[in-house]
Amino acid sequence: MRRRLAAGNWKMNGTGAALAEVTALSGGHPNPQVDILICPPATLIQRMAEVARGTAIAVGGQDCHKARTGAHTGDVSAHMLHEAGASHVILGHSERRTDHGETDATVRAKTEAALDEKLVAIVCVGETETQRDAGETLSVIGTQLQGSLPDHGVNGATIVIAYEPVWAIGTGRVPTLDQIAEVHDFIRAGLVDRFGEDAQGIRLLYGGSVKPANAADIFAISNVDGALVGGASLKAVDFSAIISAL
Ligand code: G2H
Repeated sequence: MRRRLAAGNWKMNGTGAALAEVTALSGGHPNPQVDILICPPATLIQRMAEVARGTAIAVGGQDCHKARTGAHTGDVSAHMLHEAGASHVILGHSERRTDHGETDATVRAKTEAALDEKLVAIVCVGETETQRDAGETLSVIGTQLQGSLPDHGVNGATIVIAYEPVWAIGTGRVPTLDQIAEVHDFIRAGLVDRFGEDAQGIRLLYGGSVKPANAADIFAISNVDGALVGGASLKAVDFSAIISAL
């Protein structure tokens, strides 16, 4: 049985004042059946981990470098995230793939670094609108998964997969429930084929314009084990409504 996961991706939003949302969320009796994670900007990880200590809320990073230390100006390593109090890290988000030219090989190297530091890696995949219109969705997702995941160490305790159609991110547009189900079933089958029955424990999140109003329908789909939530995770009132729908 997979526990559900509500993961908030704050992206490049939030300064110290936003930590009040974590306090509000933890005080709002979130659903005990659901694991809750917030991934703030790197500048807030340590402070958020302190605020969240003793609550049901875990803290994660939004990216890490593949190396542990070194001459990589502006980067943060998995080791540093772990030391700052993170337990998870989002990798291969489409905004990283687009803004920073990250390839599947980059994501795979980062995933290996995260696993070495005992961070749970949330590996993101998703097709563009052009790829969907061309009927390439499943082949794109298959290629991303094949290239972004290491061959060893992949199981439900180490890896989470987030399916985020690029055209649904921050746009208010959401795939149909059948489209989400088709991709999640495809991901599950691909993981089991490659990694064996251990892959049944890997949680599959949907991400892209998840809101309190559409959460319950999305979470009712089999093989949707939670959500990666951007804009609607910034305010405790919205995120808590999504958590309640899980
Ligand atoms: C997709 C998602 C969070 P939003 O990127 O990863 O963002 O919920 O704002 O579409």
